Amino acid sequence: MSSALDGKPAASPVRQEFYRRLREKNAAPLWEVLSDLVTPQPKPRCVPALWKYEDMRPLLMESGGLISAREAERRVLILENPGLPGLSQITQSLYAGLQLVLPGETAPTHRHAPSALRFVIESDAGFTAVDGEKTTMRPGDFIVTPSWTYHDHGNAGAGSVIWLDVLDLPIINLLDAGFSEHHPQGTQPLNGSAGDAPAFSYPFASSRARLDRMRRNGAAHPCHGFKMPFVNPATGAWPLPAIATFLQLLPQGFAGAAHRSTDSTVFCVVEGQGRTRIGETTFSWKQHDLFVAPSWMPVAHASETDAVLFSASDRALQQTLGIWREEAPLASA
Ligand code: GTQ
Repeated sequence: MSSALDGKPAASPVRQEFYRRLREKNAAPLWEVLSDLVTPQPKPRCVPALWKYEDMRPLLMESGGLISAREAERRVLILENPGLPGLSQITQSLYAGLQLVLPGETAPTHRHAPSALRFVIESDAGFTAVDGEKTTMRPGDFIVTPSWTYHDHGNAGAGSVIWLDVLDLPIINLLDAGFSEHHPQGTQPLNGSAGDAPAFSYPFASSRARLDRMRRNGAAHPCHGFKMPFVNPATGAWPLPAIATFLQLLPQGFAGAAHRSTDSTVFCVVEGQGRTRIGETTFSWKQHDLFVAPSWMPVAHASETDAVLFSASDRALQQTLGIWREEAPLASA
């Protein structure tokens, strides 16, 4: 028998008149909205999308001529999901953007409730300082800025410094728990020793070496190739409380089986080229391109060369809530 879980019951004139009186009392009939509210499976508004670095880099450089890092606070081009227009979101739960720091610039020290991660795309001598500790940014480095830690970014080199930002901003704003402030001294003081790999940095050289070890020691996963979760070495937990991050190697000629999971995922191509099918859409990608796969849509990766993908999703939060699901490979495949 069909019920309001499957679709809306007919709205007769008597029912409609009743609903009108409910609205006046700030109440509403659940059975009119139940099938959209309690869905049999995820219905993301987020859609598959690809940002080609060859399109984005010139725009980012153009922004560099229009506004300074100081005036902008953060000179970032938001990667906005076309299914979520105007919301500054790449998925329902995550914000992402490409940030540029030009030679000699410093983005002011501030802190905020949302947690952030940086995945470095271009940098000779970029640096970021978190809670008084400065670290060099090198291509492929993954750096976290935990909630409410003071941070600033700079560029001591001659070339542009560009990275991917991912923040759990939509989650913090969903909870109406957002705070932010500048450092009272404008730029935070540093703790003397400029550590090369402080606790908040996951340098590329060691994560890339880890992928090579996985490749030597075992077989590729049929969907994910060789995929490594980033883990906080001090706690064994995800590096950030809401955001899970991964690095994966797809060996040349890899043709991954379709899989799906409830964590909409942002990908950044670190090395190589290939294709990813997401639902009905296929994206061809190469180094530095970015793409997003919505929750529960089938995803299948294929590589033409050895390829490395960085990815970030809200899996950490979903696991805390006990709701994360994955089918890898798809049960129907
Ligand atoms: O670097 O602190 O992309 O505060 C958006 C907001 C980056 C940052 C963003 C931010 C930052």
